[in-house]
Parts: sequence; structure tokens; C-alpha cells
Amino acid sequence: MTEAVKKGRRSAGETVAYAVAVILAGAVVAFVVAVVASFVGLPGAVTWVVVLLALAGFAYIAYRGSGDRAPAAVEKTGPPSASAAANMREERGMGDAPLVGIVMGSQSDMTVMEECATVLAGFGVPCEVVVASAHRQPEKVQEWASAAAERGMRVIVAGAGKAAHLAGVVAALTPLPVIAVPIKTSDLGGLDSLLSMVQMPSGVPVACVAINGARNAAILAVQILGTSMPEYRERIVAMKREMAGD
Ligand code: RP5
Repeated sequence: MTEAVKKGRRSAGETVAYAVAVILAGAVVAFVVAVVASFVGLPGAVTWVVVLLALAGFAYIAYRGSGDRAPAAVEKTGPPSASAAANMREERGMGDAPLVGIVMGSQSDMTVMEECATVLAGFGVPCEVVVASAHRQPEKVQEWASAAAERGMRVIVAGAGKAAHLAGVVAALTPLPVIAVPIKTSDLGGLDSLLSMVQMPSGVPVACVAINGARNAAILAVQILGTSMPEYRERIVAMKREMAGD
């Protein structure tokens, strides 16, 4: 029913391919070193030491590179890395369980909402993406939103267009903070979505970002996580430093 999005980590296949590629490169360098050494007449023992050092160096690079991969968008923000955040989650026994749930009213919202998943992945935040319409699939929405907190999620991002009641319905069903993303529409340009989300009646709030503001929704979700998880707060600090040109 739901599709887990776990970006920012190498798959087993990628890890093996990476290690094989680096070791092969090491073997090539070792071969070249051996040829050059014999050409210049180095003693055999010295040649072997140089070859073994070259192989050990490449094996070390393969070992260091075989773990998590920080997507390019976040590598720019500098440490702490996405893999550091993943390691801290593992230390807490949280593994890759989704921390943020992304729900949207229609598959047609995905073109906007996928940016939210991409940005979260860049921060090393595991998330879950689900399409569930408040008016076409109310039972699915109820089931998913009611269980989200117990399943370990900390924030929900809800994107919908037109009479966009999805975020409000989800907010009614969960104690988690809900961030609404009003989707731009062909008839009213998304003002319909914006007003139906931002004008929630008192008592059931949703935070609302700009029309099609999926990126900001992701950043806000990371900031909320950062209030209790320092690894995410530090990544937000690093991102702000970079935006300021420091
Ligand atoms: C809402 O209606 C969805 O969130 C979407 O933005 C809009 C149009 O949905 P489709 O007709 O494209 O499925 O429920």
C-alpha cells in the first residue's frame, strides 16, 4: 500500500560494483608500479612493498566508500553527512524506519511532491510516500494517518490540489505536526488549494507552505526533526551557512 523511499544509501549491488571498480583500479596501478619498478631496476623487495602499499591504499578507499552515499544536493552543505545521520538512527535502533510521511491526493501531485522526497533524502531523512485521496479513498487515509505516529513517523507532509481537505483530514487523525503543500491548479492557480489548507478552523492546525512549496515543506520537516534530533539540526545549520555564503 505504501512505497518506502530510502534514498541516500548505496544498494548492495552498488556497493559491490563500487568495491570491485576500486580494487580493479588498484590492481591496474599496482601493475603499472611493478612495470615501472622493474624498468628502473628497483630491487624485488622494494617493488613488492610499493605494490602492496598501492593495493592497501585502494582497498582502504573501497572500504571507506562502501557505506552510505550522500546525494549531491546535500554534499554541498558539508558535515555532518547524511550517512552520519543514518548512523545515529541505527545506534538508536531506528534503522531506516520512515520519520516523515508524505501523502498526496492524486498521482498527478507526484510531479510536485517528489521534490519533497528528494530533499528529505538529501538530508538523510527516511520517508514514506503514499497516494491517498481524502474523498476517493477516505478509509485508506484514515488507516494510514491513524497509524503514522505509532509506526515511528514524526512529521507528515500532505500535498493536494483544489478543495484540498487532505491535510486537514490527516491532521484530525494524528497527533503529529502536518505540513500542507497546496498544489497549483489549472482553474484557480492553486489559490483554491492554498485557502482550503491555510484556513483551517481553530483547534486543528496545519502548517502551510507556498503553492507548490514541496521543497520548503521538506526543509521545515527537517527543522521539526531537528528540535529533538541534533544531527538534523546541524544539517540545517550547515545549509543556512552555505546559503549565506560562509
Ligand atoms: C486533488 O485533486 C488532488 O490532490 C489533485 O491535486 C487534484 C486533481 O486530481 P486528479 O484529478 O489529477 O486525480 O484530489
